[in-house]
Amino acid sequence: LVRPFHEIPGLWKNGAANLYAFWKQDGFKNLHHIMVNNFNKFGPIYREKIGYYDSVNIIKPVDAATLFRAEGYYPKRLRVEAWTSYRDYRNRKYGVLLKDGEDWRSNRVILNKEVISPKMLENFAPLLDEVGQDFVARIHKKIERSGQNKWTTDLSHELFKYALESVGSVLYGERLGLLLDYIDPEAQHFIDCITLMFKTTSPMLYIPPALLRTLGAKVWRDHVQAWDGIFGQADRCIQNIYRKLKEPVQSDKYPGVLASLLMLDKLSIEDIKASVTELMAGGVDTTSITLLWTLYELARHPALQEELRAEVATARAQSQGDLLDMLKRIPLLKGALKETLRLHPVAVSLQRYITEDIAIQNYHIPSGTLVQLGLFAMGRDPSVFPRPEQYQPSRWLRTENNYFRSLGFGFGPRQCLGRRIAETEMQLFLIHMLENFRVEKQRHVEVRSTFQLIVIPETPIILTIKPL
Ligand code: HEM
Ligand code: 2DC
Repeated sequence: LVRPFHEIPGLWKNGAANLYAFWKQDGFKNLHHIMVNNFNKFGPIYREKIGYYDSVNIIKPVDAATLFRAEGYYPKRLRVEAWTSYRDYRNRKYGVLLKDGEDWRSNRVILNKEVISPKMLENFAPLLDEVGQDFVARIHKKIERSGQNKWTTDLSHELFKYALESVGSVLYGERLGLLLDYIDPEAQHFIDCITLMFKTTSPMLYIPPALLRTLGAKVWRDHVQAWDGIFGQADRCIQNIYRKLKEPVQSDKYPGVLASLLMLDKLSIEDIKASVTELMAGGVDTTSITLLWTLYELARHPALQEELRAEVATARAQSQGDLLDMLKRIPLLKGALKETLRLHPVAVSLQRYITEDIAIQNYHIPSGTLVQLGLFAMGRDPSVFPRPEQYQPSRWLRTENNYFRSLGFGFGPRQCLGRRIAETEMQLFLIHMLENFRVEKQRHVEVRSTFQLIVIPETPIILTIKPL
């Protein structure tokens, strides 16, 4: 017998009181840990109301499968009000990230062909490979200049530049030049704006931005400034390509996502601009932080690092210069990236408004409910991943027990649009790093994570990079 909705355990009766308790626990920075605690307290399903948003939270892979079967034809995730409010305030169009319904679907179908279709890897991989080569050349130079045959540093700033250079080269078909000695201050400003944008979003998940705007709150003003900086830089890049496209010079070289979309002429220029800006902004902190966590784990596991280096060497030799073939010969390295996203997922949760009634953990959940899969909590649940605290890329090689477990990029037609770019960019980065350097870490202290809309390291990760 299925039990009624109102019997689901949890705290959902007093949204305002829960918001106050949440705030007192420093919840804005600890959402991921609070979710873990809630699953420990209530079990594999709980209902929660913080402020104005009410949701059912689940953690098991089978329940994730039920959730995604009920997502409907126009899958809809939690709307990040801060992001839509900014666009409404400045009269800018929503891109694919923020659109819903038929408008979302028709844009997404066209973008899929240009951004996430496996066919595009042929075009993307050589561009991303070149950025990877430039990155290692830059690190070699830094090591040389140190005069110590090694470089000890917080690599995050270099990784942000690597990530922006990578996504920029794919979107615009040309290099932004972020890995040169002279850094364009506008590009650095763009990077800083993305970090500020994420940071100022998290409090506004619970306090309506419209209210903060009327109050003239600093968090809202900072948020507007951050997006203004993001859109300003993206507009400059887009204008630059748009202008060049009017010149008659044609070549058979891949022109990049933006030029392809403009020439295809199936989306309005405003829609193209909106989604390309989201892709550019979405392509920086996500991959760079994931790579930073991966280097951190490889530094803590030297034997694994050697094993991966050997896999890469073999793949390099056997693929005989065929880049796409090489990327098919690195299963352990791909496992390492999945393992990083298991322990350090970018997104704490995946969410959908379900479009039909379902039963989860024997509770009835009505159509229209916001259901969240606690991705961070699932990655650390010992009944889902045996010995969850251990970083073990090989666990992903046994594909038979991976059912609804590898969800770092989301699932289905609404999954991450940048997924192929992100995966290829990260794989090529690790290949080049492993071929050139050994990564080490000084002290064996656990780096904790904090929530700034995405999950990031709480303290800087200091690594030592040595040439092989
Ligand atoms: C959406 C994760 C990198 C652009 C998402 C979602 C997740 C995610 C979990 C929500 C999916 C869902 O609801 O099912 C990640 C991770 C990344 C990454 C883990 C890297 C490690 C990127 C990059 C780009 C990007 C590099 C841009 C080039 C987007 C966009 C969406 C999205 C545009 C919204 C898609 C839509 O609503 O249709 N991402 N992402 N992401 N991501 Fe990523
Ligand atoms: C944050 O409770 C926690 O990929 C909330 O590249 C629920 C929620 C909703 C949407 C999620 C967000 C969380 C985390 C960041 C995500 C976002 C959807 C897309 C975005 C996962 C889990 C991200 C980082 C995009 C961002 C692109 C943007 C900068 C233009």
